[in-house]
Amino acid sequence: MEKSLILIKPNAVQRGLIGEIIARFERKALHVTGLKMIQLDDALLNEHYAHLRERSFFTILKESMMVAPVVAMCVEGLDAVETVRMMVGATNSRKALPGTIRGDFSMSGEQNVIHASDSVENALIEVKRFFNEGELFEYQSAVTSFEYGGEEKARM
Ligand code: IDP
Ligand code: MG
Repeated sequence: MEKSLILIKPNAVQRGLIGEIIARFERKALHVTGLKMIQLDDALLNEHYAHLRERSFFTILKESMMVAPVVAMCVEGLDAVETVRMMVGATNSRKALPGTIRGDFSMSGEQNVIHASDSVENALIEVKRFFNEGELFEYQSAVTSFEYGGEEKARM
């Protein structure tokens, strides 16, 4: 099943939003298959935000990601990557639609509460970056039949 990597950022941990954010993915019927709190470091962030290394805010962004732990989460579902990105909303939270996580919980383009993988290809890399094999769990969902239709289950 398709996996996406989510980070609940330090600003959301500080603001007490961990539970609210996890609850949204559970309610959506995405399955949580990995969950842990970790302290990020500079080396990991250089890798994770490599696409932004030339940007003026790169150092400030990395520092903001180390001021407190993050909650790393792997969720699974049909088309999970695209679905999660829609739930997260635009990078600049002021432009993110109401109903999205950034749209509902943030006013910032930088302190925007959550990271989510932006493509299936990157999700594969990011899940491996943040979770060791033994930290991900494959378990039978008791309610999949009530969450997906027959044709959808055939795609899973
Ligand atoms: P994304 O998180 O929506 O995928 P990216 O472009 O990958 O957006 O940027 C990663 C993170 O860098 C953003 O979530 C945000 O925290 C920060 N960021 C992106 N653009 C800006 C900016 O223009 N100013 C400050 N921080 C930014
Ligand atoms: Mg991104």
